Order: sequence, then C-alpha cells, then structure tokens
Amino acid sequence: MNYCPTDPYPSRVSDAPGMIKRQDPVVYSEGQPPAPLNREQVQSYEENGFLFLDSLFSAEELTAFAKELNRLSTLKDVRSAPESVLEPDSGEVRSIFRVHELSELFARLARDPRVLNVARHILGDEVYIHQSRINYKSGFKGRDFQWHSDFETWHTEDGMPRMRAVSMSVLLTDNNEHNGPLFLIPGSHNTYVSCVGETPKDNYKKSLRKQEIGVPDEVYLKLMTDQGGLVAPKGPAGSVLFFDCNTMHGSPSNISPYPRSNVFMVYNALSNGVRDPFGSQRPRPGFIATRDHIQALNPLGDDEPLIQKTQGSARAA
Ligand code: 6CS
Ligand code: FE
Repeated sequence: MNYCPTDPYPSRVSDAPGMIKRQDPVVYSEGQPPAPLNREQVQSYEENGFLFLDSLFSAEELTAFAKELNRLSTLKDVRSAPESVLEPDSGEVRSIFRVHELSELFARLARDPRVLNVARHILGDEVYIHQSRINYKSGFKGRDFQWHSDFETWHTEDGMPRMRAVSMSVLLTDNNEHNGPLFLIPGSHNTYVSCVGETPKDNYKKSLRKQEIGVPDEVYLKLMTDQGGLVAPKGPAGSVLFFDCNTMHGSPSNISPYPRSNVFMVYNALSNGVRDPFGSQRPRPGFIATRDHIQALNPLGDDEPLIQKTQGSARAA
C-alpha cells in the first residue's frame, strides 16, 4: 500500500472513517473576459459544489448525440470492449468509458467552448480530460450508483493530487424524478470523507458495476444531508450539470421504462495531473484515468462546428 504520511486526503487507511476539511479552493479564477460564468453562477457553484445550466445544446445537436449514443451501444463487440461496463444483474450496457477518444463527436464536445471554457474558468488553468464516460441507465435495467465522492476514488486509486477537477455532464435524455436522476448534497464538496476498507486488487472491475469500497460512512452522509439537504437537478436533454470532483453524489436505480443517459467529461487542471495512486497498489488503466500524452485541450475553432454535416463519428478504438 503506498500510504503517504503527508497526504492531505488519506482514505482507506484505517478502520475508522473520518471527515477532513477541504484544503483547496473551489473556484480558482475570475475567468478570462468575457468570463463564461456570471457572478451569481460562480457564487452558486462555490456554495453548492454544482451548477445546472438548462438547455445549453440545441435540438439538432441532441439528435446527433442520440445517434452517437445508439451507435456506440450497438457496436458489434461493445459488450466485450475493455471500456464497457455491464450491469451486474441484467448484463445491459451500464457505461462506456473513454468516449472522448472513441467518438469524434464526443471528442469535439469536450472541446466545445460552451463547456470547456467553464471548466477552464472554474479550474483556473489549462485542462485535459481525466476521464469520460456515457452512463446509459437504461429503462427498467439501469442500476444505482452508491453515494460517493469521485475525488476519493481519483485520489486513492488514480493519484489525483488535489481537488482541482470538475465533472461536466450533458443530459442526453430528460432527467426527471422518475428515471433515476443524479442526487447531490449541496455543500458536501467542502468536506473530504475518509473511507474505511482497503482497495482490493483491480478494484475497478467491480467498483464500476457496484461500488462497495470508497462508499462513505452513513453517519457522515446523514450529517451532510441534514446540513445541506438533497438536490436532484432535473431538466430536458441538452441541459448541462457541472459538479466539483468532491461533491457527494449518487443515483437510484431506474425502474421507469425510459432511459436516463448522460455523457460525462471530467476536466482536470493540467497542473493537477495524476501521479502514483495515494492508496491502491497499481494505477488504474488509461481508459479510466488518462495518464499518458496529457496535453491541454483547445476550444473548437470557428471552422470546427460541433455538428459536422458529413460527420464521421467513428474513431479507431
Ligand atoms: O471510479 C470512477 O472513476 C467512477 N466511479 C463513479 C461511481 N463515479 C466516477 C467515475 O465514473
Ligand atoms: Fe461519480
């Protein structure tokens, strides 16, 4: 176990859970003029640890996303691809990782100024994709995601040094109270919950299907919920949710007939690149945590529309 005595955010190192005050800023810059976020939006993100932007993408863009979503999930060998995670019971496709490289369309989405510049504003740095994924959460079969802080996993298992990363999720279907929306605890990003248990070897093979390690203690979850409440941002497809790497979140199973599919891009500050994991033995594979060829993302140019008329969306895997 690579226990680092100077680690400000130790987790899975003792049989007692703990709460550690956040030791990093939430919003790192004022943003380059014209800053993509206004003062109220920055304040709301800083206070809650997340920000919901309604209907950022157009109907035409959504049609292209939906087509790509379907293409990826029906690829001939998708179920055996390393990037695919299947539901533990039904075997339905639960997630596909590394979509920013598998799909030209989603590679461009990561660079769309409407979202990339928000990430650069919040993180106050050039950024790269630490992880991307589509969570399908299909009707009837989409299973839950246990309460967790992404940063607790990315720090412990991927070696992400500090809290200087933000998840951006585009709703590819409507997210409503019936189809398993994301639950977040406002304000929870200011507390790091240190979890018990030791990271098993190749934990990701299990945790991406059903997370059992790095799930915070229920006493602390109740404390944070009593303080901050529970929010489940709802809105039409095309809306976008930004949430801090340490905001506590989870989502219930989808027992409605309708899917709740979202694509996630995790922007990490270039100065916060992953190093040796702080807790587990071996780094996780590159399709879950970018480790090589880390370089800053450039926004799409005027000659690079997100939706290209004759777009080929496939990319060599
Ligand atoms: O382990 C991870 O990186 C993934 N697990 C969850 C539940 N959220 C973040 C990420 O997709
Ligand atoms: Fe998560």
